[in-house]
Amino acid sequence: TDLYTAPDYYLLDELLTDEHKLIRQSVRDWVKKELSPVIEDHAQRSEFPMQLIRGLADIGAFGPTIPVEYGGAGLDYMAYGIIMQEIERGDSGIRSASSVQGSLVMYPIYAYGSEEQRKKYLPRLASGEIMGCFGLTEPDHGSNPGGMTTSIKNMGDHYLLNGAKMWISNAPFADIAIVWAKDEDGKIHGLIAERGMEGFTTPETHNKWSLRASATGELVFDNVKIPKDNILPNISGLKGPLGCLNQARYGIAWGALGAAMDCYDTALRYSKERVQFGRPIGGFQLQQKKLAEMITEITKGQLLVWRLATLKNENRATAAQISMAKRNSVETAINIAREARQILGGMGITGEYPVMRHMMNLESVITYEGTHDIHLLITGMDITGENAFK
Ligand code: TGC
Ligand code: FAD
Repeated sequence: TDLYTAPDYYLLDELLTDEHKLIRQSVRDWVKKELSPVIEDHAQRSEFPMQLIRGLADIGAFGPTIPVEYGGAGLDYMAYGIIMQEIERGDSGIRSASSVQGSLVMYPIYAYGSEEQRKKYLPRLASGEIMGCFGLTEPDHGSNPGGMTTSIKNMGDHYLLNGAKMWISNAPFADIAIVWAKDEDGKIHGLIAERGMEGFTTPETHNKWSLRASATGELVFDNVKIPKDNILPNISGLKGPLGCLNQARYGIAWGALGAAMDCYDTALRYSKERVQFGRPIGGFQLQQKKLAEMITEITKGQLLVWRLATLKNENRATAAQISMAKRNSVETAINIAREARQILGGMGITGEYPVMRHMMNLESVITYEGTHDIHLLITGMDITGENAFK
């Protein structure tokens, strides 16, 4: 039997095109063949599997919606969501690397960059020849990125960049970084910093219990000379980085459901095989309650992201709608991971099964790209018109 069959309780496959299903099958096959066999070991050793980069590029994980002329796959948002779902079925950390590369590095270069910047960077990012990271969060400014203190100073023919970013996915190995910094007037700009620029270092963050197969680090800038050509010319203000987050949060809304599906599949299978008191534990009402609630929540989440994808394809999805879906999918996934772990009993805490790894990964996913609280407040503001952030 194919262990990777997606739970499809409401026959949602009927709403997908043949191309969507083909893309899903090819990503699923790749995850099964290349990602799943190595992921547990890399997570245990806290090491990003660099050898997967080429394969991720081949399955279209880097910038799936970026036009083909810039090296992207030119796909629609449904396809992008499906790709993220299947990758995160394998591991949230590998989906993170893909989200960052596609939504947080390629997207701003495509949406806010000059034609020269697009041509210079996008094809190499799409092929995985170079990798990028996205520096918004700072040690003292996480949920409130508008308070950032990283700065650029106009020196005539170049800018001087100073400051530090923290919690940056892909930072330890990234070749380029999209960095958000304030000019002398306090206006936020995006720029491209390149590894090797004098005064730019990327110390790695160690001792994580979550997202261990993803590399996280800081970006430290000590009087780094940034050529004027490396500023993203077509955006300024906080809406620049937040516009990128809309793309990434959309992908996470699909991705987290992939992690939920993997936990559900694992728990369902285990419940049919594990015998206690003379019968499979799946025959006990308490375990059925857990499994029935899991498939109910997955199905509701699938309907939400399917509709969100159709709105996104029509360019009608609002940021608040994306926040709701990100928050709902991650909550669904983290609850399912915790319940699935219990269904597995003692085996659930080992690396023999993927559930505890998903559960720990999801503690990052529920925090990054806007915390669970922040997304709730975004919905609150959207429906009441009152800003409860400050
Ligand atoms: P506020 O005054 O509300 O807005 C400032 C300007 O931005 C506009 N805006 C948006 N534009 C596009 N998309 C959105 N989602 C937007 N939200 C707001 C807004 O219209 C305004 O524009 P303008 O023209 O009037 O200037 O800003 P605020 O300072 O009150 O903050 C709002 C808040 C809290 C919602 C926002 O700052 C926020 O979302 N905070 C959470 C921070 C966050 O998500 N950080 C993520 C860092 S990256 C990351 O985690 C990557 S993990 C990747 C991985 O490994 O997968
Ligand atoms: P804080 O903002 O200090 O929040 C602490 C608590 O206070 C949270 O529970 C929060 O919900 C709550 N809180 C904050 N403000 C309010 C409020 N107004 N009302 C009510 N409650 C509030 N960032 C990047 O820029 N690029 C990356 O690639 C990246 N990758 C990451 C990878 C990992 C593994 C992790 C863990 C984080 C990553 N981040 C990245 C940073 C991430 O976006 C931040 O951690 C997140 O935005 C929260 O910021 P913070 O950790 O400073 O928490």
